[in-house]
Parts: sequence; C-alpha cells; structure tokens
Amino acid sequence: MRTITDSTPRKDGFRMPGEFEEHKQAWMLWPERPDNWRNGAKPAQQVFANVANAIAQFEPITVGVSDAQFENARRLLGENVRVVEISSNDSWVRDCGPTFVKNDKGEVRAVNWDFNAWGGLFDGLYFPWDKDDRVPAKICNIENVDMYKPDHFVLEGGSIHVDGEGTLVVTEQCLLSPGRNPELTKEQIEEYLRQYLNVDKILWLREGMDPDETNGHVDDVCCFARPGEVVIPWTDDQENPFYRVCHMVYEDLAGQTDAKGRTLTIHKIPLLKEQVFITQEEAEGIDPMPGSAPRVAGEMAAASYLNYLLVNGGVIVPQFGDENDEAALEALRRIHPERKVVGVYTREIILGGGNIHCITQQQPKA
Ligand code: KQY
Repeated sequence: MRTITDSTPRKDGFRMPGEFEEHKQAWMLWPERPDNWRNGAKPAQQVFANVANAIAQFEPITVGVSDAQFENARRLLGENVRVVEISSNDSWVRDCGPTFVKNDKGEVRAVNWDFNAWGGLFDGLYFPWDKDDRVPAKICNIENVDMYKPDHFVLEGGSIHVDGEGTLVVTEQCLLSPGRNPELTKEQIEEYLRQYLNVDKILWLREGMDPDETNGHVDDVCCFARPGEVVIPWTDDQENPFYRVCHMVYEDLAGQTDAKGRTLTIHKIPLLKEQVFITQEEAEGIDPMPGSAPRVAGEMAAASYLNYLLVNGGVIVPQFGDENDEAALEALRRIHPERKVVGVYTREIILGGGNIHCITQQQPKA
C-alpha cells in the first residue's frame, strides 16, 4: 500500500463513486466506549450486529473490533460477517474511515482525511481521537489500497454526498465550522473537495439537522438516489422542530442544476412524527468521562430516516418505533423500486449520536 502525497485523485483520474454504485463491501467498527453507549455498550452492540447482519444479506461486510471485544463481536455477528482487529476510539467509520475513489479502469484508491472528532479542541465530542485517525490507513492496509493523504484537511464522510458524476452536496454549517479547517477560506475548501473527490459542482446547503453533534452533517438532510435525483426529509407540521431546516434544504436545492446541467429532481421522505428524547433511565446507563461530551436526560436526538445506507440491491433504513416508520420505508420503496428496502430498529444508535449511515462506509467494487 502506497501513501500518495504528491498528487490528487483529480490529477490521477479517480473520482468518488455515488453510494448507489456497486460495492465490494461495507465496513463498520464495533461500539464499546461506555461514556457514549449506555450499559457498557451492550444494547448498542446488539443493534450494530443487527445492522451488520442486515447488510450481509446484500453484500460482504467487515467489522473492525478491538482485541477485548473480539469474542463478543464474533458471537453476535453472523458467520458471513468478517471480523478483523482494528482499534478505534469509537465506532463512526463513516466519519473517521477512508473515502474510496475509483478510476475508469475500475482501480480503487482511498482518501485519508484528518479526523478530529467533529471539531477537535474547539467543539469536538471526545479526546483523544488518535486511534480513529489511524483507521483509514489500517483499512487500506488490509485491502492493499493506495491512499491519498491531503496536507492537513479535516473532513468526515458524513459531511459529503456525491452523485459520482461531478456533483457534491455539503452544508456550510459543517464544512465552514471553526473546529474543522479554520485557516482555510470557503474557496480553498472547495479546491480541496474538487481535487480529492474529483467534483466540478458543489451544492452548498446552509444547515443540517444536528448543530451540536456533527455541526450539521449533510447525511441527515440530503443524499443522491441516483444522478440527477436527491432525497430530503420533509414535514408540513410547523410544530416539528426540524420543519425549518427541511424547508431551508428544499429552498437551497429547488431549481438547482448538477454538474451535468440536469435540474435536480427532489424526492421527499417523512420525518419522524414524534422526536426521540433520551430518557432518564437511558442517561443513567452512560458512564460520564472527562473529555467526552455528556449525554443527559431530556436531550433531543437528530433522528432522521434519511441516514440510511444504500447496499447492492438494497436500502438499510433506520426505524424508531414511530408512527412514520412504515411511511418512510414506503417512500424509499417508491424512490428505489430496483432495491429491497429493509428497516432496522436503531434507537440505541441515535442515542449515541448518529445512525446507520454514520456507522457504515462503502468500498466500491474494483
Ligand atoms: O456521524 C455522526 N452522526 C457521528 C456522531 C458522533 C457522536 C459521538 N458521540
């Protein structure tokens, strides 16, 4: 495996494929830190296993696990799930993992961004994050994939979605946040994105849904179903706390064209009817630790059905026990008639700060 510091994917003809393109496999990391996952992470581990086992119905899945958790993870994960030893600070491989890129010959490489736990010492969620920051290199080593290393550029995978044909969607709230790359201007950030994702058009949304956790990652509010078609969450209920942001996302996208000049088709999927609030009992199961953002009873989670993962022939969708669970699945069946839509109950993951998209990372087929 080579580390490439003197070129970029754009210069070498590599681009980030859309998530809807064919995957070789998906990656996950195993949760265990008790200051983020309640009850020693036991309930979360069962849900992570359910997500991995659901993905395994569609494509290979590899889960990175610490030595201490190897036997436990092996017991909960299906036989068709590959388990490898990778130490990490937490389990958000979407954000700390590599971003894979591919060229027209089908060769695959990766980009290893800097990771600083969603804002570093400014407003990051835990310290230290050094093990997370080494995850991309470890995955690339295991896969023998050459890896681009930009010169000090902080980015998380959950803050980007591409159409694979030159269009990228991001939020200003996240990419321009002071905890990421405060020394860079918006134009300089755009140049990094153009070079390392090989995109020609960047669609800037103003905000995402979770200002506190990820500074508004795009993967709760917009993704591509296929080139020319985006999906956003929606509600007409003005009392819904996410009404304002959904409508703002719609305004930012309506009438926009993509890199190929197509006017975007905007698909809407429902928001939850009732919000998810962390209960007293759930909060009491978390071990507070210095250096980690506290989780307190009554806190509202940024729960979104949009934090789903596209897999080969399928869509793995968060479910919350909400009145709109089935409507979200139905909407995705209409948007993706070519895929099987599978729901997984993920309250435990949203209590930890994310959902299915945040805990997974796709590796394109070479
Ligand atoms: O992508 C995400 N939503 C990750 C959130 C991290 C939460 C850490 N407690």
